[in-house]
Amino acid sequence: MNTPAEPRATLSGVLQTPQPMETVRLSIEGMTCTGCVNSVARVLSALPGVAQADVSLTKARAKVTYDPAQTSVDAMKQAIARAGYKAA
Ligand SMILES: [Cu+2]
Repeated sequence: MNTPAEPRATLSGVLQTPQPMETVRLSIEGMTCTGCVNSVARVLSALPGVAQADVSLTKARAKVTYDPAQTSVDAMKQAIARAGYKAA
């Protein structure tokens, strides 16, 4: 009846492989040029768990693909606010 560590390691390995990524769209106020777009993209990409950040100046929006286990929409908004922009 002893449970060796091996099956657990296998199970966690299986669970880690397919990461359920989520995508969120944020409205961002205050971006006026490509430099702003790059700043927002950079702070979003720097967050742990963010796989992709597409920032559009004309749409004033960011589309972020992320791992919800590692980061949150709130964390993104805070990061954007720290960079000097407003996200909703
Ligand atoms: Cu700018």
